[in-house]
Amino acid sequence: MEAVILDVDGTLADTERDGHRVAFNLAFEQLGLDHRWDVEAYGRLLEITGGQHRLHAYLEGEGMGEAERAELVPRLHARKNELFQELVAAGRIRPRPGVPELLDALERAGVRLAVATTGSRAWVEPLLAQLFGAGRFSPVITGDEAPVRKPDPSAYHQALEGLDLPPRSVVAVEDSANGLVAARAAGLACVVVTNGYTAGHDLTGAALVVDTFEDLDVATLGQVLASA
Ligand code: XBP
Ligand code: MG
Repeated sequence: MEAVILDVDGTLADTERDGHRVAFNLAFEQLGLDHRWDVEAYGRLLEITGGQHRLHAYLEGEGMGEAERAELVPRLHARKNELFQELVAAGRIRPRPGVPELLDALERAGVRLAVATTGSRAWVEPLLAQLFGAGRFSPVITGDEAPVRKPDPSAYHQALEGLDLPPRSVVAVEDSANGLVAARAAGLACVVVTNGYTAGHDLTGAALVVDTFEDLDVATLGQVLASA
């Protein structure tokens, strides 16, 4: 095992319910819109990866025309990302339990760390630096570099290219069905660490499914790769 490629949202940190969702709602409010996403509704909307795609799909469902959406969605999304960064800076987003320990152990074992996310670079880099320290992950592939979102494997292909490693020496860690499909399509063995939003997903094809990082260590990830 030469490297581990990790997803961010829902994997390294529980960003969605108390992070992006809250920031989307504040952005709606600040732009004078009545829409609000409760915890359950947001869970359904998460099937659409990428914040801008999610906004488009939702507003289209609410009957908003394409021209109006084309103008509004980029503004809403940019505001959401600023508000999300404020939540990060205020310490409101924490690593999932067991993640810091696992990252430290992987580094001690000489395993490289990379990121493949569909989130925007504007908030991904500050979040990684704040939660884990600057420069821990290389490369960091975001939705800015991989505009075709998961379940498309593009983010994983780019991460492998940046690592200059074949998939057989790398493990992916994800939290969702969309992420799992993306990692598998890039030829990677994938461990899924579920959370409240993803526990019910169809995770067929996962090399291992757990519900906490506290059940993962370097040896377990190595075994996953050996038996893949
Ligand atoms: C994450 C996403 C993102 C985040 C918000 O999916 O779909 O859209 O919800 O980020 P994954 P942006 O964990 O599979 O990468 O608003 O910056 O897109
Ligand atoms: Mg995720």
